[in-house]
Amino acid sequence: MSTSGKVIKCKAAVVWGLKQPFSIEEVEVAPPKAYEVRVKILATGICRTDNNATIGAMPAKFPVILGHEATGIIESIGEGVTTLKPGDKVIPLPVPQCGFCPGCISPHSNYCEKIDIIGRGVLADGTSRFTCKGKPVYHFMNTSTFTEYTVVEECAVVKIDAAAPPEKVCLFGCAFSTGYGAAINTAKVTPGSTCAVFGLGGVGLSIIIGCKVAGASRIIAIDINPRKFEKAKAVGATECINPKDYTKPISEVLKEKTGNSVEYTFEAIGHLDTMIDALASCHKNYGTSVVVGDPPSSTMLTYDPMLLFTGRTWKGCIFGGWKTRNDLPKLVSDFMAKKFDLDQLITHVLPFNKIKDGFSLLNKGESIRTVLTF
Ligand code: CND
Ligand code: ZN
Ligand code: ZN
Repeated sequence: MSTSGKVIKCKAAVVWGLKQPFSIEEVEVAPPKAYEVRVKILATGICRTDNNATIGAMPAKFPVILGHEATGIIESIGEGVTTLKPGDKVIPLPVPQCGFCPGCISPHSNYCEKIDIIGRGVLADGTSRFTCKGKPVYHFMNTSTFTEYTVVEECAVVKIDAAAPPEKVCLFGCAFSTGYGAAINTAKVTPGSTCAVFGLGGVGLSIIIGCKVAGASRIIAIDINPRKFEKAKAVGATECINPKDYTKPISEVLKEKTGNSVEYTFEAIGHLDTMIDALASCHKNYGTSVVVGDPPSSTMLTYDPMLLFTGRTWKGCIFGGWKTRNDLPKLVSDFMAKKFDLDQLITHVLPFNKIKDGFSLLNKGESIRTVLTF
């Protein structure tokens, strides 16, 4: 029996308020309105950004369905949708590509104005498609993937190769694309260069993969959790540093180890002090540092402007700089052609109802990516 045009009742992980746990609930998912599609989620990864939203470090409205790194199948489409049809395998896009805003028109930008980085939590018409126990439930980052079904705007989802394995290519919905693109597109790492990556989660390891593909000859991986070092080396790090082994800042340690020659540094943690230390770690004139970690919301950063005055470049990076609807299908094709391997990044695969265990693995530093399957 077709579900098109009808409300779907299904399971979703709802977070009812700040610092509240994930609660598996029966929710109602309304049919897609014009220029929207309803997606059956097949697999979804757990990212630090979802955790940040639960603790107030990333803006979100509650109650909310979090999750933004997924693979799914189009269940039905709303009026006016021309680029997708039921049955298409897709990746929802936390950074959409509307094609019309200044960020989409510029060849130098991937920042679509439709991105929901301020956590408004609704679709374009200002309303939500989810309800639970009679209350509206908000969307998150244009995607909301911790649910069996979600509704997203046509510009916030892209069709991919039907043969792509969902429990792997969901990582193209955030971690892999973000990290890999930070090295390739944002920093534009050059062959033979020296790179340093702060933070070895799913994002940091993907940065290492990008640095390696770009031909960096020295890739220094930094984390306070030494259990991450084996994975970092497996994906291309040439050496690892634990800040806990030193009393001085890592920028000083790197200067000594490299003879002051680090060209590219990346912050993939989301802490203000490591953003500054990563900036100070690259060469004072020709160095480039990329902030990839989510800045904690409502915080300000103080730094010595001399760090920039001498010539360093400090950049930010949203979703690896990719124009998502154009570029993601090609990245998935590269994966299918075995250009990169995601296996090192996926440490755990759990059924969706074990979502709390997935977050506990992340917070205990035991996982890189946990993928939840439906
Ligand atoms: P995850 O938490 O898995 O990894 C962070 C790593 O940093 C962990 O291995 C920690 O042990 C390590 N760490 C913590 N504190 C320190 C420290 N002081 N020094 C060195 N290492 C430390 O996170 P993730 O890989 O899922 O995400 C990383 C960041 O990237 C996080 O802030 C997330 O919100 C952000 C992000 C940004 C974007 C984007 O588009 N820019 C997309 N997705 C995620
Ligand atoms: Zn746009
Ligand atoms: Zn993410």
